[in-house]
Amino acid sequence: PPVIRREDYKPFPWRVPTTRLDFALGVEATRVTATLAVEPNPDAEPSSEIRLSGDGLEPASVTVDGHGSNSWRMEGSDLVIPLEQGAHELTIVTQIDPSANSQLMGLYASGGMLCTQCEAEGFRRIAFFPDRPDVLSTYTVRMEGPKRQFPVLLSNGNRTAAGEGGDGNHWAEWHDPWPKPSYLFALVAGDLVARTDTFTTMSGRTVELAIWVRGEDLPRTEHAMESLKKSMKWDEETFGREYDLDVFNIVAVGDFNMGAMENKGLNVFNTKYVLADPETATDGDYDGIEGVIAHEYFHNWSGNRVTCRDWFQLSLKEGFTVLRDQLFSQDMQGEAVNRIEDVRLLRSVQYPEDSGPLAHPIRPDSFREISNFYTATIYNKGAEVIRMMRTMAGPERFRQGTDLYFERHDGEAATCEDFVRAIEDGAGLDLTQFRRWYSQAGTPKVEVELEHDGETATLTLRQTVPPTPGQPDKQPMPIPLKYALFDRATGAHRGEELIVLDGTETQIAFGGFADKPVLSINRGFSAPVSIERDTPVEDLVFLAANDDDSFARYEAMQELIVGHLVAAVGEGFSGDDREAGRAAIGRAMTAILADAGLDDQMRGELMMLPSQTYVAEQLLVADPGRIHAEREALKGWLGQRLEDDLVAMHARASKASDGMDAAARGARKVKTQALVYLAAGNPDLAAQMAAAQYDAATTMTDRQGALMVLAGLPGIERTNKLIEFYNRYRGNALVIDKWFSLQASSLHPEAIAHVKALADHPDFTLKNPNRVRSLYMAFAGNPHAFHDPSGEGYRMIADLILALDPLNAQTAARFVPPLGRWRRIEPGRAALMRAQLERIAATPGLSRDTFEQVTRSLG
Ligand code: B3K
Ligand code: ZN
Repeated sequence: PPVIRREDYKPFPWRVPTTRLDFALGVEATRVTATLAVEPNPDAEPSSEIRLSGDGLEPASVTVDGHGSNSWRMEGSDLVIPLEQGAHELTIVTQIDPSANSQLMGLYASGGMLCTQCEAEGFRRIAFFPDRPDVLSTYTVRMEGPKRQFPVLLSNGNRTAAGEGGDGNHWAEWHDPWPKPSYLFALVAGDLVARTDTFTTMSGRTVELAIWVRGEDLPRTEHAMESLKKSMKWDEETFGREYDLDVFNIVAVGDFNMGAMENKGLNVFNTKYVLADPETATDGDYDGIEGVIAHEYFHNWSGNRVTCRDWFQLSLKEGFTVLRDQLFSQDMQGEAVNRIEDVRLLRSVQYPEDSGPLAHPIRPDSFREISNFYTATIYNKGAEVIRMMRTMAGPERFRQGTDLYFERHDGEAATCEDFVRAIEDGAGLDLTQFRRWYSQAGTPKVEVELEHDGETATLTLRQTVPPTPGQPDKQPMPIPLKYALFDRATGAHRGEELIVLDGTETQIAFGGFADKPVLSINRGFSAPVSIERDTPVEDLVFLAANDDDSFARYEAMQELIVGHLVAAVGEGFSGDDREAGRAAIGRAMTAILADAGLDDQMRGELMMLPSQTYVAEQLLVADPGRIHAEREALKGWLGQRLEDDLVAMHARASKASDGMDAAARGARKVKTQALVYLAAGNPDLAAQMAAAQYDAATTMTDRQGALMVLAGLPGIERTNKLIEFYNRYRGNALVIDKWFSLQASSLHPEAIAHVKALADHPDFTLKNPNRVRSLYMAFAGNPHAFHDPSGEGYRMIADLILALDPLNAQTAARFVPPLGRWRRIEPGRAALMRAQLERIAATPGLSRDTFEQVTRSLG
């Protein structure tokens, strides 16, 4: 497959002012008649032909200006039609089989309904079209099909007409007044029911809202609807963005490659991000729904009204929209805990990406398959980069920048450069050097040193950006760091400051410190960098107990534990060192358990051990077995030393209500945390407590938390509760996904055998991406099982990739990165991982998706 390069961008020679699509719907055969009005693009080099992308399509007929044409030809999968300069009308008929579409791209069948997914390049599986984001067209869609099978017919925009046809058919016509690229097209036909509501916009227009699901799922749509209304209001208040159609439809689909899709006026969602009630969804699921509903809704402006010129600009819409959904969630749920969770995700998924073979800048320079670039780098690092601009400008000036961006580029396909320029002009910032964040990959390291002499404290900051594939040498980037200096005696600081480190090194001196102050740096995680410093353990314990910045407090705890684990798996760490390290962590943890000023949600965050991946990230070459053993041993040590406190906390939290308020949610969080430590320290007691929590549970959060702990503890309670859970929720796909996941990610020594057995379970299928992920993503993220020294875990993931690739390439390719980490793993396992990648690479007929990921990983 060819490499596509950003620098080769050329505008399309033709414009397509209007597109008319006519669908004769059938699950096994759908006929599509596409009528395109085309005219020369004055901003492009003229061409004597038009090239329309197709993927697996054959033209049944081609008509140019009303006359059947024979002068077209196929070039690969593209349809090329000779065309004289001037305006023309092209009509092309194709026929597709949605029931055979296992890739879930284009038009496909899911549980008897028909739906579409077009981003990034799925529209070409429906009709021949200039399937690129810079060709904007106004769509009119007519669809006709059997009324009994498809009582509901939806597309983008507003419904303009509907009626009965012959043979039990009915039809509907939809018109979307806003020009859009083909990736935002959507169509849904099925037997669905809706929860409806209305929203009055800031200018007083009424918008009809509907969330479409299968009949039995209707009671579980309330939270999604509330989230939608909150999102619409928030975007008006915070970014001045008003919704622009009379209707907004959301459809939930059980078979979906990712979370959701922002099609204009017709968002299509994975059921996972729509359906919730306390009996079947955890607190985390509720947050996920609120966040994803907001994200897709916010795309209406950041993505749809202003779209991307080409797919290299993907972070223009994704990074910005992630930032917008993060700010929304902070406003809904509180800043502290949300920020910590965002950073945890960034570090456990994006940092490994940035330090591995798949590292790429937030605006990549080349790709073979764009689906592989829907990454944590584009999304989450992209959001951090824009957040840094906001931090440097301040929220008000940043808003002036985004206002200018929307005003300048409304109705256009824009670039990341357009965004940066609008922020520069609107917010009054000079971002000349800052643009390097768009072109350089890799997580910058900032070495921090604080020296003290007489009355003066001197802070030295030094940055390096590590080499990444194709980018051996890097330039320094502006890094905004918030910091504060604490007075040890009073426990207070002199005020938070912001410094932008824009060179390789800088030094600042502070007078008036008789004693050496304690430094709190990268407060609020103001920059997505790794801070490297040698902080004395007592300073970290001090910050963990006293810092008034919640993130910094969490960070001190993480630093304390990571420092200990990294030292403990290294050479020359004595038994005494281990005792001393654990004792310090124990002191800090005891203080956290006892701190009456902390709410339980924050307490739960502070109690969480850094993930295995994050610890491994600190090491050039990691031994996953040793890290796992050391981390588990620390958990056990804490579980034993703090047993009484943990049991008391569990008992206290068990008295909380089962509501959705912050206190009740916090109580559930610390309850499960307590069980996690006790399971490592006193398994019998933990099994008993977890079984009791399971039996008493009135929420999925409590039930799942208890079952998660039990799944890792061999014994009869494990078996009993797993059976009980399965029987209770049999037939509820989203909850059965949890059941698969809990077992695949468990600490149980036989987890590998469990995963093998579950792959043969009658409820397991490769055809449903949620189910595949629930078993195998959970497994690939379970260090002790995936990294089993035998290499069996690697072989299982490679087998999965090979089996899934022909069915669903996009989902298959997502399993390559865990194997691609081999260079950072000790030599024995590294060789086994590499061997599996080579086995995949040697398989003929790989998809473009998997081929690209495997070759880059071996690279
Ligand atoms: N824009 C879609 C992602 C499409 C992924 C295609 N492989 C969802 C989102 O980010 O909102
Ligand atoms: Zn998005």
